[in-house]
Formats: sequence, C-alpha cells, structure tokens
Amino acid sequence: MTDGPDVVVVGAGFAGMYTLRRCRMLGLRARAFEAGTGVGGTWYWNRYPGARCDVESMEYSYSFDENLQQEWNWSERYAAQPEILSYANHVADRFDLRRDITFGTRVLRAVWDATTATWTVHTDGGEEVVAPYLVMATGCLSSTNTPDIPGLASFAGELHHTGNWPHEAVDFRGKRVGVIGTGSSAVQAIPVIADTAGHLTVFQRTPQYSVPARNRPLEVDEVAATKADYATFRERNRRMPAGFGSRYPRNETSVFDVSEDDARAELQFRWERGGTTFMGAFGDLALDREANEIAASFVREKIAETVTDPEVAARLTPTHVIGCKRLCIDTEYFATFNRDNVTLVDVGTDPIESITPAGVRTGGVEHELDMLILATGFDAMTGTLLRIDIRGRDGATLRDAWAAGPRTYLGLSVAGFPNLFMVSGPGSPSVLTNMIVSIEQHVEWITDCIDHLRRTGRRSIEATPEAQEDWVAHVNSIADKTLYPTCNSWYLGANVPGKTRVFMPLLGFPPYVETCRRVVDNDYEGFTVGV
Ligand code: N01
Repeated sequence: MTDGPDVVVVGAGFAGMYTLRRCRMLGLRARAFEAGTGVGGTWYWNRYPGARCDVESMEYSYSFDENLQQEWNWSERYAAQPEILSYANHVADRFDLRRDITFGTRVLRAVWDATTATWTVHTDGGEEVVAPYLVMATGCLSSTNTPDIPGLASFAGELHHTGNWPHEAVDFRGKRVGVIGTGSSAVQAIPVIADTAGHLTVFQRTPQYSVPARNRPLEVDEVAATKADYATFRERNRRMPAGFGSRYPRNETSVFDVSEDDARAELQFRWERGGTTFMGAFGDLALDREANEIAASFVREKIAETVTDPEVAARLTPTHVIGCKRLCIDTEYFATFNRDNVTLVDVGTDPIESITPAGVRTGGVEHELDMLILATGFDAMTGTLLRIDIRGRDGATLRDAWAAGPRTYLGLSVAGFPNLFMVSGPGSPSVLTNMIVSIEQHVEWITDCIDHLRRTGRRSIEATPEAQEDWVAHVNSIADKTLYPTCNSWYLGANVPGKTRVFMPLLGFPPYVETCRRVVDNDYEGFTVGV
C-alpha cells in the first residue's frame, strides 16, 4: 500500500473521466493526468471548423447515469464539437471530477516495480506518482500524424493541424487556404472553410467515399420518446455489431439475393437517410468484393451527378473498396468543388515535392497560400501509448514488445506489463464502434477487476503470453474474413510511414463483450493473478 492513489489514469477524455467516476464509486483513490488544459480528449483537441461526431448524439453520450442522460439535451442529430465539449465539461462539473485531474501535464514515463507491485509514473511537471494500477485512457486518435514533407517548417503563413486546432478563432476571410488530406476531418472542414476563404486549394492523395450526414435539429418529441425508455434504447444499441444504430438495423441479406432495382432502392433509401449505416444496406458489403462494388459504384454515380466539372468529378472518384478506409459522412462536401473559389489538386499522381515559405509545390507548380491546414490524421491506436516510455517486467519496454505491431490480450492488457490496463486498446472493438459504448464497457471491466483484486487480497494481474498470442491470431482471423485489410487505412497503421501493417481493432462488439464476461466468470482466464 502506498500513500498515493490506488490508480493513476492517463487522459481526461471520456475514458479518463468515467474511470475517475467509477473508481470513486468503488472507493478507489484515483488521480488523472491530462495534457490539455480541460477535459474532453478528442473533442478538446479537434476544434476545426465543421468538427462533428458521426454517431448520433442521443447515442454518443454516457449511459451510466440515468439522471445525467435525462437532464442533458442534445440539439442536433449529430452533435458538433462545441456541444460535445460542453457536455464533457458538464459531466466533469456534475460529478466533481476536476479535483482529481492535473491538467496541462503529460505523462512521460511509467515504470513497473515487481517488488512493490506498483507503477511509478513520471510527468513533464517533474512529478513522480506511485500507484498499484495504471489505466491508459489515452484515446485512439490522439497523436497527430504530421507528414515529413521537405520544407514544412519553412512555411511562412499560418500552419494548423485539424487534430490540434488553436483555441483562438481562425479567420479564413479573404485568405488563400490550403488543406492537405481528404479524410473525415478534411471532409467536414472543407465546406465550412470554403464558405469564407478567399480561395481554398485541396491537396488530395486518395479520393474518399462520403455519404451525406443529413444532420438536422432534433425534435422535442423524438428526444422525449428516446428518453421515455433510454435504458432499453441503450441496451438495444449495445447488441448491435458496432454498439450503435439500433434504429437503422443492418440488413443481413446478400445484395445478390435481391433484384438490381431493389438493391438500388435500398442504397438510395440509406443515402437519403444519411450516416454511416449506409454500409449496413446488405450483409455482404464488407465481405465480398463484387457486393462491395455495387455500393461503391452507387456512391461514384452520386459524385458524378453532384460535381459539375467531369474532370474534377473523376479526380474525386475513389476506386478502392468502400468502407475499408473509414467511411466519411458530410454536409455538401462534393458540391463544394463546384465553387469558383475551390481548386482540387491531385497529389496522388504528383506527390507534394516540398513546402516553401510561400506555399505547396507539386507537379512543378507552386500553389501560393496564406494558410496551410494539415488534415493528415493520426498515429492511431498505438501512437500515444508508444510516445510514453512504458517499462514493464524486467524493464522491458512497450515499444520493444510492440515492435512488430501491437500485441494485447482483449485489447485491455499486455503480457509483461502487470496492472496496466488500456481503455479501447488495440485488439478491442474501439474505433469500429460507438466509442462511448466501448469506453463504458472497458472502464467497468477494468475497475471491477481492480476491485476484485483488492477484495481478494491479490496484488497483480497480467495477461499470459499464450492468451495474448491466441488473441492476436483471433483479431487477425476475423479481419482477414473481411475487406478491411485491402486498402491503406489507419486501421492498419498504413498512413504512418514505417509503421507495421497490422489490422488493429477487433470487429464485432457483442461477441467481444461476451468474451470479456466469460474471462471473468472463468476466474480471469488467460491472466496470471499474483498474490
Ligand atoms: O485522418 P485520415 P482524419 N500527403 O487518416 C492524407 C475520426 N474522425 O483526421 O488517404 C498527402 O482519415 C491522407 O491521404 P491517404 C475518424 O475515425 C471522425 O481525417 O493516406 N496527403 C488522408 O486523405 C477518422 O477516420 C470524425 O492517401 C496525406 C488524410 O491525409 C479518423 O478520425 C471526424 C499525407 C488523413 O485522413 C481520422 O480522420 C474526423 C501526405 N504526406 C475524424 N499524409 C467524425 O466523427 C496523409 N495524407 C465524423
């Protein structure tokens, strides 16, 4: 027993905040460190114009407290970043969480001591905290990916990254703005920036599929209908493959079992309804290339219908499998390329040669800019964990343990790193689900586990190497049955040069939850529990 906390939590986003709350409920002393100056994680950092969640707001919120979910009122079908950040702040205030969070502080190092069965955590504020348990609530998309483009540091104008957006207002009026990237962040930001920028140049390496969000204000009576039995609604969502979307069930039929007209009608219906559940139109869209091609060509036709210049439309048209890079949802993304003040530059064919003080050079042409925005994504799922010097049993580093890609048991634990838990770690459903649903499930599992150890007088828990190997094989075997590994996505780490190509998240939320339950029922099967 130490004088310090029982649990150190890294991060005060939705995962860290719920960990604090849950620890308190179980009588565990917890202390969190957060690099930002406020709570909210992803929603604290990603303040770029147009930032919005792609899971509906009535679902993308905590379910753990009935009063909380009854008193909070979401205003739109998909909540915008400022509203989600207000919600995160409301939760922090309501449960008085701030008193256990040290803000503006990064954890640099964490070292396991087998003799005392404790972690010593070192921060950039020079503090050293000792605790038996370490919970990494560091988020899956929290380390930005800044490409190593020659001359980037020489750019003389304003330079921003969507994943680390300034807290002050950014003014695009009259400016020549460039955006590198066309993933979810860019797809949301581009239409908003184009509204006020003098000129917007989009540097696109790979065209993206995007489906309209069809965002709209929520009606008072639909909110009331959900709230009338919120618990049942949440439970229905937890039983969905991705932990959300029970209002829009997946159609399990093969696209080849219906007529061409019926297939089109179903895709059209989902296109008009909007949102990522477009991919649930047929059961085989994520499994079979020919089936996938039917949905992909449907979206390609929509691009051709929307974009007036056929040459620009062709450049905006993706050819890869739809859904293997995360599907974007948008408001007027493709139509934005019809504006006179927007130019699309293909840097897939002619890669960016350099950034100069005046702009971006590609294909021998210099595009002059006053502002450059990197919408170049994240070192996803492992980036933040590996930037911290984590040393487990016998001083082994997590960096070495994961040199050939992340290896975990259940996405919660790593062999050789006792009493270290990850919330939504690689090998868990995480980014392929409603993150808040996954976060709640993980935080409850982790804190119940700590509580169990404490009540049974055990000092440590650690995944066995065998259970971990089996789990890694299981995660890969499921991904390999799908089309997900067929293109260069961040799910595979393929967006970061040099990163090992491994499919990191696990597909299928309900069976995963069942496995986690079974592991506990079988007395923490796959773990070694130390006295
Ligand atoms: O990042 P991304 P993101 N030269 O990695 C390009 C979540 N999210 O921030 O495809 C030129 O998807 C890269 O090109 P390519 C969501 O899970 C959710 O947009 O690799 N281009 C790509 O176009 C999402 O999937 C929401 O060829 C370069 C772009 O940059 C995840 O976050 C909103 C380049 C990066 O796209 C990440 O999204 C926003 C280079 N050197 C984000 N390097 C919602 O909830 C990279 N690119 C709606």
